[in-house]
Amino acid sequence: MEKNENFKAGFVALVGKPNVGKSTLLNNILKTKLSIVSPKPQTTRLRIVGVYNDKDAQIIFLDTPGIQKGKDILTKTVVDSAVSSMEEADIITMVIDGVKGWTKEDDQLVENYLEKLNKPTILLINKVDKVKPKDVLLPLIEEVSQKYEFKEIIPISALKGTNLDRYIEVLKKYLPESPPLFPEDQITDLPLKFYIAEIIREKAFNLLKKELPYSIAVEVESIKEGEKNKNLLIIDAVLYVERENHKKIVIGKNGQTLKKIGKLAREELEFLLKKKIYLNLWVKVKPEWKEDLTLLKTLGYQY
Ligand code: GDP
Ligand code: MG
Ligand code: K
Repeated sequence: MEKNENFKAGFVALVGKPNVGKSTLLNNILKTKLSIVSPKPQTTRLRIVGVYNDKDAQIIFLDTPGIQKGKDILTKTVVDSAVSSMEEADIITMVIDGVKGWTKEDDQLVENYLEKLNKPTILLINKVDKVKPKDVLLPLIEEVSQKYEFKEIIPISALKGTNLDRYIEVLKKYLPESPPLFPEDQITDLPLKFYIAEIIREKAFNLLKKELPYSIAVEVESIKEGEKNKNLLIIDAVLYVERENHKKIVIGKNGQTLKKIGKLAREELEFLLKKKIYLNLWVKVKPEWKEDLTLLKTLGYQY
């Protein structure tokens, strides 16, 4: 690919509550297969979820796993990693759900993080395919522009692809001039294990957060290609819980809950990886896993 003379490259941290559409946005921007950069020493604290390349720019998207409250090592680790994503980023993108509007958690994100970091921040109002422009969108834009000095506020539909080209253009405007930070041949699909584990953990967390806040860890034990069908991935993963009664909750009546976690994770993985997925999930009890540093390392928390 012929590169533009004033090539730009940098990091963009995506922040926002669960279900506002961050994954859908990335899937749509990156279109083809998800690309994950194999971690380099200087990036192990960063959660790279995708790299966008075109002739003008390389945009490296960083994930910020849910900013949660808690004193155990895992929660602190996850929060640290979200904060370091934001600290390292050149640009922050905050995403809100246009149907739900601005919420208290969004205020907290602004007050606790964005105002302190003071970096160029773009607000995406997502799901505009579901809102009426005049009645909802315009008043919402009015409201959010009082909340924080966003550099730009862009209404988008991550699902339908509306205005995503505009978003990319805006990112290019605020990225620093720089050669690509990752040579294209360094961009690989590995290591997938941690990313897949995160997707499973996210689904479990969202389904169970009322009953079991914060106490699930996921380890992907193996990823194999189908012997005959290269388009098939067979994934074995374990969900760790702290107590026997938590195991019952995760499995659910007749295995319903675990099946649902598996189904949601499989659908997202099939979409992301453009492959057929067999996902085998087990639940194991491991008391005190959150204080077990060796296990945390195995699970990909690099501390
Ligand atoms: P995340 O938790 O922020 O990563 O959110 P997801 O990307 O998983 O999206 C949560 C839900 O919102 C999914 O059911 C998506 O299909 C849906 N969604 C995401 N973007 C849009 C959008 O632009 N329009 C509509 N109607 N639904 C969307
Ligand atoms: Mg997501
Ligand atoms: K997420």
